Amino acid sequence: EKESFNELQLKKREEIINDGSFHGYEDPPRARLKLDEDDRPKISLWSILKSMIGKDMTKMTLPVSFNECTSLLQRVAEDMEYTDLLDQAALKKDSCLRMVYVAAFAASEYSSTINRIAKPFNPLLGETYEYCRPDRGYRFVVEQVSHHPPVGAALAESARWDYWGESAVKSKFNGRSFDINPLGTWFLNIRPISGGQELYTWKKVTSSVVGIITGSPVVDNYGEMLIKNHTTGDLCKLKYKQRGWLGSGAYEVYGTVTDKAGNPRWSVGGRWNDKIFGRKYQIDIGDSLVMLSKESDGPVQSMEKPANVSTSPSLNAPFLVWENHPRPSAPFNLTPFAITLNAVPEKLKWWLPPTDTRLRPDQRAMEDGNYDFAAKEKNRLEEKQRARRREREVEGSVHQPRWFRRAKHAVTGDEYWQFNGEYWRMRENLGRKSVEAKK
Ligand code: CLR
Repeated sequence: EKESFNELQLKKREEIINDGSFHGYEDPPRARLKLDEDDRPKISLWSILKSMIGKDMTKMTLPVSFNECTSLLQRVAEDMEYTDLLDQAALKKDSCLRMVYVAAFAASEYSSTINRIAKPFNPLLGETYEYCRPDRGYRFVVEQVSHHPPVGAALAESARWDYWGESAVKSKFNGRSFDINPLGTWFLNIRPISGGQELYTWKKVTSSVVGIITGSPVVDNYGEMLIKNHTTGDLCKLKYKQRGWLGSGAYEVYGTVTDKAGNPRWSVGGRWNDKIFGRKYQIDIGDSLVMLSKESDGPVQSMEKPANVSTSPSLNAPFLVWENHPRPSAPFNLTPFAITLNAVPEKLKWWLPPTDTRLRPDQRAMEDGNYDFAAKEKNRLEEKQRARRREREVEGSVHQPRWFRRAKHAVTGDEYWQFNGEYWRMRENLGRKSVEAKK
């Protein structure tokens, strides 16, 4: 079933393969870092942040021990961990049921924030990051298109769907919590097995580091997310509950899928650190789906399915839509998926453009536990970037993004970053040359 594609899907699949996008990704993703454990000094966040009230993240200079070894571009790529939900959505015949899977995908993006109280590297202007998974059939590319404010433009493509948007955030430390408000709209184009294409959009919710003063910082994600299917008129209102006093309501997410006429059709709910369930909409159910998932704090250990949960939507019983992958302890508390991101397998190195995050010496040093060298290199690269910026000012020139351009979406009217289609073909041409030269 998984390999069945319709004509439109096949066309996209061929395009991805024919562009050579998977060249260099022949070996399986890496399973571990060089380090067994990061030994970053444990400094109280509050002792550093107390002098930075009112500042946003771009204006904070923090000791490098508050960094993790990923960049913000790679954090966008982390959205790809659960794309199997999008593949499953495309296989459903009922558009409202597809929405259940899309909603779970949107919520799954927050699972990686558990235990990750660290600042990702700020990408340099023009920095790119690509990530392909031939085993999962997708390719992904993101480019830092603006430095002030920092904006990354991303596009992921696969036979059954395309996902794109910008990671632009407004952040501020208000004295108690460090709040991150995402600004851009995210777009999803699904090619359902039944034919045609449909367009979804949503905005991400607020992420917030809380518990700074008490010395037990955690990332909370809360707010209301409205997912629209512009093609069918279906909607999903997803509420991410704010973590309350003593952690009550933490991780809870709950929503209803309504059709074009406004009739509730499906419920979806659970916890974004554990599991998300779906069920045919029934009156009087409330948010009981949330109760099926674990109320645990921290990484979820048990992977057992609760009783009475079927895996197919029959008899109005709840069914499991998404489950968080296990989180074995790892340096920087990275997820197993995040560990794969910065690897440069021998075969890949010939295909990467010089702008790829994987080639940043500061991030590599951080990953290997050489924190002082990481700090030095980070500083050097940022100085170089400042010098380049001053040069541009003297020349009176403006930086132009290489792979994306600003456009207005024909259906939603939103402004967005449109991929110019060149990245993968250019990569293939230049990569082929360097592979030849090596011989
Ligand atoms: C959450 C999931 C979204 C994309 C996204 C954007 C910004 C990220 C955020 C995620 C997670 C939390 C984050 C934030 C930027 C800064 C913040 C990494 C990935 C960290 C925790 C701030 C740390 C600050 C200090 C150490 C001072 O889909």
